Amino acid sequence: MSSEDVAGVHDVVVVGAGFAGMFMLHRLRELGFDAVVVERAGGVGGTWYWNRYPGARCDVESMQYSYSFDPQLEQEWEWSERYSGQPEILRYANHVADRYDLRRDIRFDTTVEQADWDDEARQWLLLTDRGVYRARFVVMATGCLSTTNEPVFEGAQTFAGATYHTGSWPHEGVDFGGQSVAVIGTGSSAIQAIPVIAEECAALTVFQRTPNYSVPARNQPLDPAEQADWKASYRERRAEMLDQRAAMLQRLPDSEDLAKEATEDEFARRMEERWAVGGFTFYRGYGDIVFDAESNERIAAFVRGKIADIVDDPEVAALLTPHNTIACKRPCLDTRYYETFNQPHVRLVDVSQTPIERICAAGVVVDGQEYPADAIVYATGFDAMTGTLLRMNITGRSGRRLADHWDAGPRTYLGLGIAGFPNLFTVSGPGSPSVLTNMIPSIEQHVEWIGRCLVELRERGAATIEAEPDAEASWVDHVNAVADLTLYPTCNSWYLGANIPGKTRVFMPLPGFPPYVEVCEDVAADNYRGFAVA
Ligand code: N01
Repeated sequence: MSSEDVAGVHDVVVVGAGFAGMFMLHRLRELGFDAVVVERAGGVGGTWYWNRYPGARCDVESMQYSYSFDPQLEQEWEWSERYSGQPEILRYANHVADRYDLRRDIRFDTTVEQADWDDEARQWLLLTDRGVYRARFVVMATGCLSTTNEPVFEGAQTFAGATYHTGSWPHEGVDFGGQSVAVIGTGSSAIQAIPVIAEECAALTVFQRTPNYSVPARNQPLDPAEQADWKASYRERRAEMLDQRAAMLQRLPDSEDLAKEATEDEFARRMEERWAVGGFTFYRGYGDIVFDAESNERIAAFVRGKIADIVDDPEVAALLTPHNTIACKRPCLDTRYYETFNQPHVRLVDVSQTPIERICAAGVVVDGQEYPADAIVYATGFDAMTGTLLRMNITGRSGRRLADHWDAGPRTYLGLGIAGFPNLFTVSGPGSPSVLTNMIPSIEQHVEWIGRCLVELRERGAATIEAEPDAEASWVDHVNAVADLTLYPTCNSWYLGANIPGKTRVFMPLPGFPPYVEVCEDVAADNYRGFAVA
């Protein structure tokens, strides 16, 4: 704890030094603000600092999962694979921190324990485990998936082996050589980790509650010619990305055709082509996948057919086969996921009907049967989008707790501001496209918007900005109305908070990046419509 932090008052405190917090700090400095970042980790990178599990890799292609704010940076940095692995992305994050000399204003190993709005001083007071920070503005750059979900299993503390969570993996790595490993969960993290852990360990048991659809990523070394091609037209391609509903370009053009109207031949040809190309492009072959149940079922059936083809044992294939709506939960990409279950040392245990009963010293018990394990990997996900914000005990005007304000689900205006919580911004907050998009362009859009807003307030001599309750209420209605046009609200996804017992079921992100950006621009141009500025 340094003395200036204890007594110091900053223009802005940014919470989090992931991709959002790093760029926010850089932009604030450029705009002449005195800003400091507090970060609970010992280094930069956010998600990529914590999620070091075997096989961790970005599902968005490298040329697109990168900052665009500095053309020199994007020209100089060389990516090595179609999709970057976690170590490479973390190297990139560290490079950015060094290149823009960010570390001198980042306080690492500092956890915010409470954040209170002081109405008299018109400042935020942040209590951390390393001292107190005061600032006129706070930017929560805390990430959407940064608080792990750790389900309580009876007897878990009696387990004699080692336990790990994919979302907070040991930095020194884990050697599973010769071990029996249990993996609990089959979401994106598990689907990436399982094939790699299976290569290392002696025996692998996967406990699956809900089977997941997964499409091959088709990762490969990045062709230097392709990289050069991107760099030759980066400006144009970045602009084109921002016109897409998920802020990313696909290898094959998005189609607005309706799957249910395609002939058998046409449907099979298109889906096979996209399966072969791999990645999210698979989900963009038809425009109605998340809008029309019949079309969705047709695409889901195609993937079910692939699972049946790949998995040798029909019983295992049946267990791995989902019957819910495809792309309703976050789509998964894999490298030899289903193939892994053909290996003799890999076993799948269905816990959909009979949940995990308990954990004992020797392993995991289901329906009275003990599955021995030397190590347990919890791949059980996150308290998404709201977990980290709520954990910070934020209180706004008149001591109102964010937890109370969000009692019936998160409420924001544009996913950027919260009524009753002046001068508090959220980057990729609930109510913004965030997790339904390529996160880095989404982050950049929010950071640019917040930066411009702060300059405007400074120029006007205004001390506060706060979302108006009516604007927030209409925005919440708007997000719900847009989500209700899709199939998203129909399944038990973390988008809805359905993975956390007791969490209010509300669809949290807003589908559609370009119309959202248009609204943000319009609000700013219209004198920050819906915000009270004083
Ligand atoms: O978490 P998840 P994740 N008993 O919530 C199971 C991003 N991400 O870490 O489906 C038994 O998807 C749970 O079962 P069910 C991406 O946005 C990105 O895998 O709830 N099982 C599920 O199978 C992703 O969506 C990338 O029935 C239990 C699993 O645990 C998000 O992070 C890579 C259980 C959790 O799956 C989260 O993915 C990885 C219990 N009590 C992740 N509780 C890239 O871009 C939970 N489960 C590459």
